[in-house]
Amino acid sequence: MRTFTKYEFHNLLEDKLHKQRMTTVNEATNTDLFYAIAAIINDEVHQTALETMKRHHQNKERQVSYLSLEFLIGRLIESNLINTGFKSVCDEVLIDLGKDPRHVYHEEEDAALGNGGLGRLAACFLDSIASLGLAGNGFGIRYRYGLFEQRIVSGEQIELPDNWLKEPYPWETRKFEETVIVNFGGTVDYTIDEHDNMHFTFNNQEKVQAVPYDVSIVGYHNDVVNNLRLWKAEAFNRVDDGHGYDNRLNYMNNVERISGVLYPDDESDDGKLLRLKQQYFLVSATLQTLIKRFKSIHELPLTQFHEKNVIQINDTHPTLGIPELMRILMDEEGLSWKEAWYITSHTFAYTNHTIMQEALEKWSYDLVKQLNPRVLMIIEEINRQFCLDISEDQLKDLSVIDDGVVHMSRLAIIGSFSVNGVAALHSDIIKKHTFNDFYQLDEEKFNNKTNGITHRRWLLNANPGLSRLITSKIGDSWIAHPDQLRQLLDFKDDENFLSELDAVKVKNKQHLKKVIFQKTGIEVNENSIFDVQIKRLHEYKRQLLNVFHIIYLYHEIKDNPTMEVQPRTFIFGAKAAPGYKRAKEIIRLIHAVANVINNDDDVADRIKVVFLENYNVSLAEDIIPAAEISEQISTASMEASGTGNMKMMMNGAVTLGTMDGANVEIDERVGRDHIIIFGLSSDKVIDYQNNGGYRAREVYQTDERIKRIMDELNDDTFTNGKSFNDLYYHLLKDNDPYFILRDFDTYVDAEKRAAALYNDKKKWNQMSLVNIAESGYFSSDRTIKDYNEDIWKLN
Ligand code: OAK
Repeated sequence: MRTFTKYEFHNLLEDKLHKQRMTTVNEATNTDLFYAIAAIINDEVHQTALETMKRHHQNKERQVSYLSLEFLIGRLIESNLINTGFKSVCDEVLIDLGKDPRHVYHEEEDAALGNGGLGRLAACFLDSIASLGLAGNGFGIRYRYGLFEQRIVSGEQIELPDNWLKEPYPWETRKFEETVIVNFGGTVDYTIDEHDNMHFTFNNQEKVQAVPYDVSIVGYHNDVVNNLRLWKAEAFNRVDDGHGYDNRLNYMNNVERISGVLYPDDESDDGKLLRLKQQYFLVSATLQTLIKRFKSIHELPLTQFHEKNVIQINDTHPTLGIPELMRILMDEEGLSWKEAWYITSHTFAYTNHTIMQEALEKWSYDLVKQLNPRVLMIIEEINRQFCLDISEDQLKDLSVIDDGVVHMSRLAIIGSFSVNGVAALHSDIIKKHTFNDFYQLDEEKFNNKTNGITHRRWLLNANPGLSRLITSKIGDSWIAHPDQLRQLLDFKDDENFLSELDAVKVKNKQHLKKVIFQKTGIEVNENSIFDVQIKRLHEYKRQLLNVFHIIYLYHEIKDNPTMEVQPRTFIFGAKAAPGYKRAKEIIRLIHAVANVINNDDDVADRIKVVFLENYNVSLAEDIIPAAEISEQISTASMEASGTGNMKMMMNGAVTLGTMDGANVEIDERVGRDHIIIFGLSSDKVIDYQNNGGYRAREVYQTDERIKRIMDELNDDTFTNGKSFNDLYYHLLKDNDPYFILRDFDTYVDAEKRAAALYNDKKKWNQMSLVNIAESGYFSSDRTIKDYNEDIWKLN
């Protein structure tokens, strides 16, 4: 990659503005500048992308393909500027032009092709794979509409379509000449020849063009550019397709819907045919491409495909890749079942991201048949052969097809050579409980890969103040080697450093205060603790527990008006799946409670409740650097890992959380003095679950604080008219499945401890420092190195 002086960059910008935007530097709008800068970046990056590809081809490199139905990318301009090394020169040129660089960069629309944790993880992984110089590419879907835009109207969530492609997306290149065809539906007949080989004929299949759009993934200062290929579904327009005009329009509509919209359900499986079509569309298009590339690069027989390719599947969503690779190898390439199975089961590696039952994908047998009957035949045969080796009484728990249902996780485990969880605790639970039967059959297959986040986006770019401070003390090699952040531990007793650290946080809080005011009109107290819970809205993540504590605090102040309290600003950001009624009720409750508290002069400046609408990657980049308490309060055992916990830790927030997911490993690294832990253990939760739960009603009846809060849900304290009795009855009748009442007492205690610790500013800053210093482990660079060493084994 070249480097530019200010003068050179300015000239390039001028040139791009003329030629591509028909404007001048003096008249350019922020939009013009954004597109011109993107064009400059692309010129450099595309060149490097070609060189990277050529190098990989020449070296006949083994490569990983990361298959995911979701890539929650966010904006790319700043990370591309940082990774190419153009960021500071670009900032300077913009400032000279009288522009605020942030405003220019914020012209970019977030690419929200994902729901939450799983999709954002995929995006962090691509950044790390490229930054470590590994040969690895992503494959996903170019949804015309990404994750819905959330609006709050009268305190309730409304969803709007996310029209992110209304303006051209500057980072993509359409590669029509690399289109492949995916076949859906129809019926299949076969004949058997004299050598016992089967030959298939297909009737009435729907043919869909998968058109690739490539997005370059830039490595950090290493002249490596990898690729994210996003597939778009397009119809054929041919006269010989046997359709009349109406049918043809109908067909076109159906086809374009395949890449029409991202399913907004996070960790729930609603069993719709269109979703299954998206999955098959992604895997079929990708595998056809990988086979073609293998043939063109390597002079090797296809039986060595798995030596040059590993495919990591992001949860079970791309599991149909397993039967699809079998189909291609046998039906199109003429390999035997045995050969095809050996290759397939040595190519795929599966990552599990949840143990929540509602997220473990199960498709009806009939739906899979409707999707592609040949693929179903192959699944049946995989299962038949697998079941030959297991006992009768294991069938119920292990068979891929059971009771008219296809269990995707079982297919994924059987067809993969590696199965991993995403944090140590989660991987243990998988082995001990969720997939215990499979674990017993093949212990070696199971492993852990604790998640990580790219510190380049979440620290270097999102928090320039903190990054500068760190670099001023320990130099900048932490950027390439984040474990070096541990050198900061030397400054634990350095009062100067601690107050500089504090000053950075204050500045970031002032920025967030402005953002909050602009978005909500709420004036928050910048001296209050910024207490943050940002993540998808899910019962198991227990935003409701947080609200219960806020109501409790409110009661305390109302009852003792002169009481001394540490001022608090509770900040929420959360989208609920559009069909998830109870989650939407919790959003309504947060707003109702906020409305009462924020307008009560008795508590003014002491507690404020803020809900920031449309939480997304870019908003996270504003919130996280300002966070002081990181609320990670899921019911133990239910959060596979969490990654927001890592982002906030890296920015100096102290975790207040349960012993769940990666919190356990954060605790292990920072030590109990630098984290605030509460609540049931995962063993205890699982124990209760296996024995019919605990007695929620008893807690309600004996704990007056809880009774008072719950009763207010049922009357009109927080709303006039529309109470929250569904939540009230749910907690009692369904026996509080997420243990909110059970953990309330220790949660209140943990919040008290947090407030007391915050009161001692020096102590708090030390806690903050230790968290930053120990966060290097949670860089996705470490995670990807682990994947590579244990699973991918690339050069
Ligand atoms: C989404 C849909 C289906 C299954 C899982 C998910 C998902 O987002 N899971 C989340 O994955 C993250 C990345 O591994 C974890 O950090 C979260 O704990 C997990 O809930």
